[in-house]
Amino acid sequence: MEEADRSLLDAVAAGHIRSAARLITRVERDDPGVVPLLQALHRMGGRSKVVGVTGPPGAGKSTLINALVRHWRQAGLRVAVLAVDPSSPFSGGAVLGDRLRMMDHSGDDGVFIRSMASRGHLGGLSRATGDALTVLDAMPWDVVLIETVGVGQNETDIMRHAAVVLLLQTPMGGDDVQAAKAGINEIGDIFVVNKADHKEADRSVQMLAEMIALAQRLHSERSWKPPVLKTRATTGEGVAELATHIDRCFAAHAEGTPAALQRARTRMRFRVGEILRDMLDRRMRSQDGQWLEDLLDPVIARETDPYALAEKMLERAAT
Ligand SMILES: Nc1nc2c(ncn2[C@@H]2O[C@H](COP(=O)(O)OP(=O)(O)O)[C@@H](O)[C@H]2O)c(=O)[nH]1
Ligand SMILES: [Mg+2]
Repeated sequence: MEEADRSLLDAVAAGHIRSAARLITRVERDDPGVVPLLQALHRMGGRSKVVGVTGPPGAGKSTLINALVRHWRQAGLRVAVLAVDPSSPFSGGAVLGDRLRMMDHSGDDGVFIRSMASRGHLGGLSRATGDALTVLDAMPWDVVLIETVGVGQNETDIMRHAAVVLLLQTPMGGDDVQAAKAGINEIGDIFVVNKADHKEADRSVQMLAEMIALAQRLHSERSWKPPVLKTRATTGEGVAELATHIDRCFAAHAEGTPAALQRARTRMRFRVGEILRDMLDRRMRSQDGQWLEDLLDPVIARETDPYALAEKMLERAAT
């Protein structure tokens, strides 16, 4: 590793914000030179509690994150926020909005807010988010929050990087119910009905609680029962209680317990899978080398078939 990269690593580990920002920019640009850095950072990592916040656009994710950051800052914790918004690849408008909502914390060096540009990730936004998290998690942040719009597979994938996931709803409409279902079955650890000032809020809490109770019966192996909370992000109402539940969820999956190990394995299996698919994709696209070229002729001549060749390539990669 070059001297410059080594001192960059040291700076990141020491919590130097501008170095981290620079490194994340390189991740965003798909700079292959960051891979050795990411490898080293992984070994230094595991320092932060990574919390995902997802939910439909306008549910109040950014506002709630702002309130959570304020709460944790008052408790003396250092917090980083990674805002990922795949829904606006070119405008950047939503991300700008997020920045404004989180402006309360500008000038506070115990807070780092970074938005991920979503354009141009060859290997997918989720893998790049995983890389950015690798950078942040090697820094002395107590909590790292990821915000993403909870619509679609891409976003569900991004949430798989978080250890604890909050699924934010507003007093419900039809689409939200679908998102809630996906969250209950897949990723949600804590359900939050935001905009508690809305008259339908209590009914939504009750509906969600019923859906969760039903899902729990189908998944009796799950030890964690997701709570349903109510918040009013604009005033901070319910935020302290939410923070308590986040702590509880981390405590229920405390390091070293079987539940924690199982979750860590699930996250890492996903991360490796993303990297693997990305590597394969890059090789397929790359024009250099005869990686596949030599093997095509027998397939074209119908002496063998594309499935057999693909299988053979996988076997070769595995050995
Ligand atoms: N009435 C009310 N409005 C809220 C609440 N939380 C957020 N909002 C507003 O909802 C809008 C969308 O919030 P934002 O945080 O940008 O949502 P995001 O798209 O999920 O990040 C903003 O105008 C917020 O001020 C709340 O608890 N009550
Ligand atoms: Mg937002």
